[in-house]
Amino acid sequence: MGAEGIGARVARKEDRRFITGLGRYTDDMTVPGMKHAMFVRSPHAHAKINGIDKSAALAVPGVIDVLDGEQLTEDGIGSLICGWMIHSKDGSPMNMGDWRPLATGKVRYVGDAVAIVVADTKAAAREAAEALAVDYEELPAVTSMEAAQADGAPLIHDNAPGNQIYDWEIGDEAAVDAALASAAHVTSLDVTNNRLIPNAMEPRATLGYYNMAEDHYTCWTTSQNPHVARLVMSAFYNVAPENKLRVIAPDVGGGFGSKIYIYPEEIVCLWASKRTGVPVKWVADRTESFLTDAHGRDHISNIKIAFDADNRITGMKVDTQANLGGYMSLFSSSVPTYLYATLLSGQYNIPNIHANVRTYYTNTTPVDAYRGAGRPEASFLVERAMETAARELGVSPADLRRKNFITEFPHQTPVIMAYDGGDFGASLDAAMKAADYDGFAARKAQSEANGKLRGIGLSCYIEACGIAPSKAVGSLGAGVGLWESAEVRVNAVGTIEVMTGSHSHGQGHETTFAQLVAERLGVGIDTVNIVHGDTDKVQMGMGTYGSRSGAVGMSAISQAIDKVETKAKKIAAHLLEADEADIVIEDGQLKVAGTDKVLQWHEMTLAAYTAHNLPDGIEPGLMETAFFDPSNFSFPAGCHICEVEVDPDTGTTEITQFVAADDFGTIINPMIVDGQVHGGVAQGIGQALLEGCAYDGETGQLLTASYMDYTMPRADDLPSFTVETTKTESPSNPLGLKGCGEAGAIGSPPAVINAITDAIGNNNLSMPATPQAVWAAMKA
Ligand code: MCN
Repeated sequence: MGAEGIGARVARKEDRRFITGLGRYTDDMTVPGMKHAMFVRSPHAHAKINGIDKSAALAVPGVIDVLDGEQLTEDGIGSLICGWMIHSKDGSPMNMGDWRPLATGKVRYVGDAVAIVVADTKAAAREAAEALAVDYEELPAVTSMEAAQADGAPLIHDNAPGNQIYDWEIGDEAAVDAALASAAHVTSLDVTNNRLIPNAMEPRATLGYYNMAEDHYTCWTTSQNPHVARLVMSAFYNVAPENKLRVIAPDVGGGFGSKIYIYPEEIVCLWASKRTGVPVKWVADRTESFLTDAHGRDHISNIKIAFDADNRITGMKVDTQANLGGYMSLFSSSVPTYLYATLLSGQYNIPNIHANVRTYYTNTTPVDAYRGAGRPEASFLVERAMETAARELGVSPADLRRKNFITEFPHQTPVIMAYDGGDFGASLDAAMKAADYDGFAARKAQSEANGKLRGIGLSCYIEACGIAPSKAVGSLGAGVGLWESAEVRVNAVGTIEVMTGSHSHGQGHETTFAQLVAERLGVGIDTVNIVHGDTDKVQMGMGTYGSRSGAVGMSAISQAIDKVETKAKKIAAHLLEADEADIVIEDGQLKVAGTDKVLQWHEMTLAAYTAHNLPDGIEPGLMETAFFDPSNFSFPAGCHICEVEVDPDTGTTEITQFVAADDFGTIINPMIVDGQVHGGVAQGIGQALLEGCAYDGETGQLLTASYMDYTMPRADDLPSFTVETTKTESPSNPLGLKGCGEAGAIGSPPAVINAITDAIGNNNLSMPATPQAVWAAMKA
């Protein structure tokens, strides 16, 4: 490892601009003549639109135009799509309801966009939006899955009888039923995975600019995947042809999944710009974000695990209902199916698993992938059930897990995933040691002496990052390929620009990606520029989600560097009159091994561009491209241990220690990885203790639409985390790397709830475990 190469704890290059306030976000962008937009949103959860009277809104001074869904339809703008086809177990395709970017005929959740107002100022746009007279005829609404399925429930989409989207299954049900029937013990647990609201620091924003002179569109937007946005907006929404649309996602202040999707606002602002002849900017306010950013989770499940007399698992049966909200968001269908049920084997050797997943429309905000996307739901279910089983069987939770761990790889689970490596015992050991697990009994006695209840909880999670290969995901219904691209441009003076299809919105790519180049080409990280987030600058890419940028994005860079290296060695060998095989690249030099013959890196790069003395058949220049499609997912895994003290009088939980021991394979930058784990664990603890999205069951109003009502975790809610890592390299990418961006949010919630239920001696506790919920569970 060089001082700045792989494994170095280098400070983030990008933080200089962020902490000095010099970041450039979508709302910082301006174009001459730019105007401001407000969306008129449905105040009702479910209503017919009988008409829209624009006269009062158009009369507000400064208003340029008020556009509605009828006009959008006239101009041929398409409906929003869900890009992953799921078939029900009877073979029928999922019931995808029509989602117009501006609603026509009907609105289906509070916040559904009905019209856009474009005005000189934001204030004028707001005033006009309030003046727009929409004639709604309110319809009864359903907000829960129970209500959605009830006899006579209002139908949200005509093509989804019973409000059901699909009824999907995976695994061998008969084999699982046989295992349950012959089991020595069956643990059965009902689990709710609470709905979450993402809350990225920067609200969503977009600036749509149609340049009439060039017949060209530019969209600045808060996106995690600008190329996918361009593709979807041109191929499906008919906004503009791909070659005439530039999408730029500049600095983006966090996404956590919520900025993967192409929302109505991007489409409508681009269209409105052409229609009105002015550039149109929209920036969400915080309550608008609560109402319209795709929510996460919202599952209700039952799990049954069958054990033999030796406490080995013989089968697992899962029944899950998932709430997808008023419309099917872009990847919503894949979250409760292929991103969830395929991880139900956890870290365990389970001969047979069956899962049945039914999804429903409700009159609520659409639900889609949110940090972890399906994997937190799977690990919460499995790890709550394993802890419950240990309590029922009267054995140590660690021993029960260890007995059932998969220890041989590759391991084919009964639910598609083939784990390619790992050492689950190592992370369990590391976590138990760091948590001083053996000292727990003494700490518990001390707490008791102080009138407090102490508990400890484990969670041994596994997750799958860097969804792949494209061929496999395509066969499962994905509408896109999940490779990544890179172009490594070595300039004549030796500096390097890397165009990557990944998008950094807090993950530190400008640093870690440069560290990879530094490691491989022996240059300093300040010599390397990472370019991302602009479809005019970067070749087609697939963006950032599913903790794929390390495993997939960096692997593409690595492959492009392979090609650069090969050519650089050819040029150096020619100039040094040596054999290509003898050239080594290190410390900014190309050396002939075993001799003192040396060429400086910049001498070689200049030679590549002057092209005065290149070997025969070698093209001038030094610039290479690669597309990388991994052979498998990468499988980060680990053990999280949470220890809590509960106040029996108030139900207040204090996390006294939290240990995360994770296997991320090769680590590029330990400081960035620690930060990713800290952020993920904080989000997981937020889900476990604080965050709960609530709707009024009658009216469908979002009750938690501000920070007054929705509790995000703050520093004083959290302990200092202990982060450990173990290492087994991933064989599925050239770097041996496994993703780290979501692990914290996946592993931590079950550890927290397992700890609290251990402390209070009642296993029946839902998230968020607020003091009131814990107190009620203690009294139950
Ligand atoms: N890394 C490393 N060594 C490893 C694995 C990763 O040094 N073994 C580095 C990578 O080079 C990268 C960072 O860690 O700089 C995260 O890499 P990776 O796990 O590949 O995740 P992505 O970069 O693809 O980021 C996506 C992931 C997801 S899916 C969510 S959700 C999430 C997360 O990242 N959203 C975030 N972390 C976030 N962090 C911030 N600040 N903001 C978000 O919106």
